[in-house]
Amino acid sequence: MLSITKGQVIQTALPQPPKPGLSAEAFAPSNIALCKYWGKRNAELNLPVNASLSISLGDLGSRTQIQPADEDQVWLNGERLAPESSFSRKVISFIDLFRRGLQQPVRVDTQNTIPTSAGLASSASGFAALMLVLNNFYQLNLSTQQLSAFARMGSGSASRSLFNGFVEWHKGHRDDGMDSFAEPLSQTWPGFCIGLLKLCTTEKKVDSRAGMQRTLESAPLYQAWPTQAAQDLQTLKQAICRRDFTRLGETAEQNALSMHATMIASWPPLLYWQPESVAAMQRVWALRAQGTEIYLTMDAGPNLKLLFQEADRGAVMSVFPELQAVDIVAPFD
Ligand code: 2P0
Repeated sequence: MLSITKGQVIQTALPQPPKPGLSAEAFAPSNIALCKYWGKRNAELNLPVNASLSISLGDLGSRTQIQPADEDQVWLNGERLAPESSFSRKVISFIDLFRRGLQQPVRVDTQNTIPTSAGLASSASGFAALMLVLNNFYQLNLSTQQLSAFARMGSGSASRSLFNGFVEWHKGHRDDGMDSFAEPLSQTWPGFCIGLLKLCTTEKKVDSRAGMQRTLESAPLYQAWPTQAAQDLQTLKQAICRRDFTRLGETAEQNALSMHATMIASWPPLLYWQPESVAAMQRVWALRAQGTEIYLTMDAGPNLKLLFQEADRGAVMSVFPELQAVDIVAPFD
């Protein structure tokens, strides 16, 4: 059976034509997954194999504006991008899903408030902010669940970037994916810190989309991943309810390393780590062995994200002086 297309899903949800306004602006935060999204059951709609859980990064994210223009224009951090660039094409084809034949070119400006030195991908916050401006600009009146499900069609992790704090993305079961959206958890955790440790500037050769596909198709270890991810998600939610930092940190670190183990066991092998990544892991483990509660997580790249609590900030900074204060975010302050 042929899979439902993004256009069909949107046409069904939005039978009325779009009504463009004068302009719109929105912000969406970046997010770091504690239980990772790795693997799609439907690549057209970015429907995940497993549910995931993230924490949003406060005011680090993407601010996007849209307005009518003489021709379609995509701007990123103050620079106009070539129409054939991959970012421009992704943005315009996402807008086309909602513009639906309306002959009105637009200019879209995105400013990322994530320092480029932080080593964070911006597709999650970028597509979430774009979804929010499209909802306002075309007066779509989408519900929060629809906003998240549609942002997911731009980039899976964007479904989680519409909210602050801890966020769970339900994997859903429907063929059209409308039950695969994210929701914020009600719990907060003052003093919860994330440090972004940028280690390498080399651009990765295999992006997440291709990496997931390769893992799913070729890694025998991947069979164990959906079960582990489901268990980790429950453990993390319980740890958040109890503010049990040890349980949360251990589970998040093991989840990230398990995801990487499945990638490494792909063919051809997929190793995002660099020697600097392994050296930094050893420093995290050495600091932990000395009694500081610090844990690591990693995404599809060589950089580390460190999890710790405000009380340990001094100890963490003394071992990782390159974790600049600006890179440390307490999402609930
Ligand atoms: C995550 N990652 O949960 C996981 C962990 C990377 C490693 O979500 O193909 O850019 O656009 O749905 O959302 C990155 O994947 O991929 C990601 P697409 P996306 O944060």
